[in-house]
Amino acid sequence: MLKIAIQAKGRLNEQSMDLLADAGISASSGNRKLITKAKGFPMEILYLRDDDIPQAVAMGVADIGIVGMNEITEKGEKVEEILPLGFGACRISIAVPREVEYTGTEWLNGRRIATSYPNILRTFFAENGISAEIHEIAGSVEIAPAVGMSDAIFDIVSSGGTLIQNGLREVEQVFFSEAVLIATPDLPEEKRADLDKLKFRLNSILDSRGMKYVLMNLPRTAVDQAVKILPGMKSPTLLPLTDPEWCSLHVVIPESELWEKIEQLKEIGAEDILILNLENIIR
Ligand code: PRT
Ligand code: ZN
Repeated sequence: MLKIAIQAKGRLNEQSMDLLADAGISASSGNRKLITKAKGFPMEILYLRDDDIPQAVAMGVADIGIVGMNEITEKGEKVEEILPLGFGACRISIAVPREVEYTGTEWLNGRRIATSYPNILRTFFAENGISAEIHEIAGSVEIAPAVGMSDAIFDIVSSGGTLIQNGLREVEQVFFSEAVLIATPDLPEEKRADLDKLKFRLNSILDSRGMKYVLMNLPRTAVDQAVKILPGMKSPTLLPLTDPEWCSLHVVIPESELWEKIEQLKEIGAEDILILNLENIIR
C-alpha cells in the first residue's frame, strides 16, 4: 500500500488534502494522528512537518510526498520529482531595509544575511561570486535586520506584505517554488502501478483547474467565425437545434480568457450562454 507524506499543519496541508479529496481520496476525519488509512484509494497518509518530508521520502519511510520545491532543494535529499501541483507558489528572495541603497549583488559582499535556507543561498552566492556571512535562523527571519542580527534577509515571499510590514524591500528573486509530488527513488513495481493511477487522477484534476465549460446557442452562419475565436480542445462540439438556422456550441475555455472570448462570441451572435464549472478532464 502506498504511503504518502503530507504536511501535518501549515500552508500546504489544506491544499494537499483538497487535491486528494478531488481525486476521490479522503482521510478519516476526527483527531489527526501521525498516520491514517485513506478511503477511496489503497493509501496511508503520514502527517509530518514539511522540513522532514524530503528525508522521509528519500529514506522510503514514505513512498511519496507533497512538499514545496524550496524544501526539496534546500535539504538536497535524493527524491524523484513526479508532478508539479500548481499550488504553494512562492519565491525565495533577498530583501534589504527600505532605506538601503542597494547597488546590485556586489552590495552583498561582506554583509550578514539571515535565512532558513542556507544551502540555496550558498549556491546563489557561489554562482555570483559573492562572499557574505550566512546566519541561519529557524523562524521570524524578517525581524533580523530590525534587531541588528543581520544586514539583509533571504526568505520566502509570496504577496510581499510581510516584507513591507517589516520595512524591507525585495531586491533579488533567487528561487521559485511550488508544491510538488515526489517519490522515493527505488519505488517497488507494485507501488509504481498505484502511483501511476494516482498520477492519472491528479493530472486530470490539474488539467481541469482554471477551465470553464461553456455552452451557447449560435446562428449556423457564425460557426466558422466562432471556431476561429475559440482555442478549442481539438474542435468545439456542435449540436443541432430544432430551429435549423441555429446550433448549440460547447467548448472548454481557460478562466483567464473567459470574458474576452464571451464578448467576442456575443458580437458574432451567440445567445443564452451558460458557463459551468469543470470537474475533470480525462484525456
Ligand atoms: O510546521 P512546518 O515546518 O510543517 O511548517 P512551516 O512553518 O515550516 O511552513 P509553512 O506552513 O509556513 O509553509 C510551508 C510551505 O508553503 C513553504 O515551504 C513554501 O513551499 C510554501 N509557501 C508558499 C510559503 C509561502 N507561500 C509564504 N508566504 N511559506 C511561507 N510563507 C511565509 C513567508 O515566509 C512570509 O513570512 O508567509 C509569510 C507571508 O508571506 P507574504 O509575502 O505573502 O507576506
Ligand atoms: Zn517547516
